Amino acid sequence: MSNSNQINGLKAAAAFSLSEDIISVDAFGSGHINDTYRVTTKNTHGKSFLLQRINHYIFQNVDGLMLNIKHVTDHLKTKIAHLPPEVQESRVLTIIPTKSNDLYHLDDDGNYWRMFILIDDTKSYDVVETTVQASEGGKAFGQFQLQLADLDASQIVEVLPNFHNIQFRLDNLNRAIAADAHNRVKEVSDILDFISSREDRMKTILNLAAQGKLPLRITHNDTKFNNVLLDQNDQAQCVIDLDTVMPGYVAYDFGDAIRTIINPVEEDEKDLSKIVLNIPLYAAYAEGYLNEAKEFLTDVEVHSLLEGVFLLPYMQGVRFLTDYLEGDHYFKTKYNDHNLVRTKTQFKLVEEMERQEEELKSAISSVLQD
Ligand code: ADP
Ligand code: GN1
Ligand code: MG
Repeated sequence: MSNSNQINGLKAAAAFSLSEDIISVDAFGSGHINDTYRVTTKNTHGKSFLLQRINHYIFQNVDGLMLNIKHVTDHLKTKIAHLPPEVQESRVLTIIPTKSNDLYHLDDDGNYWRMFILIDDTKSYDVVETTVQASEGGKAFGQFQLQLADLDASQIVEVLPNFHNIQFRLDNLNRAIAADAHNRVKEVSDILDFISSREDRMKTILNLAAQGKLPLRITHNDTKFNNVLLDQNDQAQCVIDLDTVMPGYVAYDFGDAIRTIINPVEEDEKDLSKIVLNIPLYAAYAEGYLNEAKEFLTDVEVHSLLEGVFLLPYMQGVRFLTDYLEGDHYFKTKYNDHNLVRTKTQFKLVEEMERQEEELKSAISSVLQD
């Protein structure tokens, strides 16, 4: 972490209502959007805190964003009110207010900061290794949807409208192609052919929704596997990264989680031959998820899950590619063609899924038959 970031983090941390002195602020985690720091205090109980500089170029309505998180976490806490406070704090994010009792701190440079209790002794996996991890992740996201089913949706602001609307994402891509601001379109013509040849199928969920066949629910919308914390025994602890909790379709959450679970390597793996499908991990997630969710899912929703599995890596590829063509302003990147590398991994996943569609389908049906 650069010195200036560290100083900004230290200054920002001082704005929050902590009862102990701060010892250090260190960079933490591997998210692509916010800047995340671990705050260690001279706390006799060993509690640490999680400080985040909110990416307010992406989240322009920080008030709405933080109120959403407050409503969601308050609601989730009502479901576990019978548990001791320290257990509740490890199951649901806890916001630490500022000294003036606000949900975020705005510094003199226009940066927005927030703080949560850091849930210690947990792991967040960029690459899933075992069926236990996968199934626990499925259980956590299934419970998350179930527990939010009775949250009053009118309290939730749609912080990023059209977030998973594939038509919106394709329109953005087409605008980036037309502008070609970084002269990169010439490198990607094969990828553009791949995208257009699959457009029709990828609109299946949008079409079902337009026909009124899919219920809108409160969903997480960023169910990448590193957004669920597991304990040291790989039991699910807490769903995190609540920035995108909004009305959505369950297939989006299912597909986004599978996109990261079924891939045995990192999201930015350069050797595409390593991108093959890990069907046992997929099946384990499906089982963990459906055991929680089958009691509330409609038949059409169950049928839509497989479409979500195809759509989410496709949409993610479209989003990475758009960012590449626009000069990498959205996702954090570490090198020049990082977003292009990420684009290719997502489309390789789609290709592999097309080859193994029958296996993907039958894993879901066999969970439902049990
Ligand atoms: P981003 O939007 O940038 O992905 P996240 O909220 O997902 O930001 O945080 C980034 C990473 O920090 C997570 O993947 C996780 O590893 C870690 N993390 C976030 N919140 C907590 C928390 N409350 N306790 C422990 N680890 C956390
Ligand atoms: C971002 O914040 P993070 O790293 O968990 C992105 C997701 C993408 C993901 C791809 C708000 O997730 O939508 O699927 O990167 N979050 C936002 O890795 O755009
Ligand atoms: Mg995250």
